[in-house]
Amino acid sequence: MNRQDIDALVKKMNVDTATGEVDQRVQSIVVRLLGDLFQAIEDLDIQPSEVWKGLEYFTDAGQANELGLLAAGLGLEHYLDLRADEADAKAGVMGGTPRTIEGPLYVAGAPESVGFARMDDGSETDKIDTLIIEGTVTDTDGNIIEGAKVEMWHANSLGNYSFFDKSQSDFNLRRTILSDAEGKYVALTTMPVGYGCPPEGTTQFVLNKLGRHGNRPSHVHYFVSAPDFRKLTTQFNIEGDQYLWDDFAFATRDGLVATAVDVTDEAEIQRRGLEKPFKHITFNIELVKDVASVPSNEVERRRACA
Ligand code: MBD
Ligand code: FE
Repeated sequence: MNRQDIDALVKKMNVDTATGEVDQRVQSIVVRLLGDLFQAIEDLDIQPSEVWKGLEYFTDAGQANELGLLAAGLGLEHYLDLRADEADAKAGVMGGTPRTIEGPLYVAGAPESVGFARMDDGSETDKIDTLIIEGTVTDTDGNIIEGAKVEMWHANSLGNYSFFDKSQSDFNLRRTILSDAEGKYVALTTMPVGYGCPPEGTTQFVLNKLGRHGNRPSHVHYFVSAPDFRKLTTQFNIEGDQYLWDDFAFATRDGLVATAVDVTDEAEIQRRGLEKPFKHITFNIELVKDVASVPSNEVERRRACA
């Protein structure tokens, strides 16, 4: 069938058959995607068994709650970032900390504090390096923003995230810190280890077919928001990780690479109230003023809430 016949058939089946109220937006998306799918079936001569295999795959991936992971792994989520960057550039919105993907592992409702938070529950202190993350939240002119909401979340020493990993305590390695009067936030935590897709999972299954790995470098996620500023979704990825520029989710970007500096100075260790050398990361955040001319950065998606 050629495209004209395909489009006519799709229209006959899904547009001309309407007898109730039509959601125009949904209709145009469904019609377009069906046309593109039928065209792909033509072009690649996709066999019926392969079509069913694909539908069964989505059933399995959905039941495993891995569709968010799949979107990250296939680059769909990164593509949306590139589109948002393009829209910003077109609207003349410049500067600020770069955005990068949220990923599928955010959980709303983490404990909130002002200026400082300890993120870890102490269960891995002996196993892994202590990490202090600190930075200042400013606007693009360097003016301090007090009371910015800095939401952070990261993995433990096994690359696992609390809530999804039920062996961890509630909200372990998840905190919301409000920047203090100097615009500063400080997090005391443990060094994250890079995430790997569940080896027997549905996402890794497709990655294997593509000859791809499913690993991310060590990283820390952020949502940063403040009144009259655009919401920022970002992460830093940590220098030295073998996957830094080989991230299966394509989240590493220029401006989002952090260096974890070893601190061994006894006086500094004591000043921090710590008992052993630690790693230190500075991650400053620049927010961009709200602009009427560009769509909001707020992305609606189903998120866990504990
Ligand atoms: C992660 O920790 C993550 O950040 C992404 C994008 C996908 C899977 C796990
Ligand atoms: Fe992550």
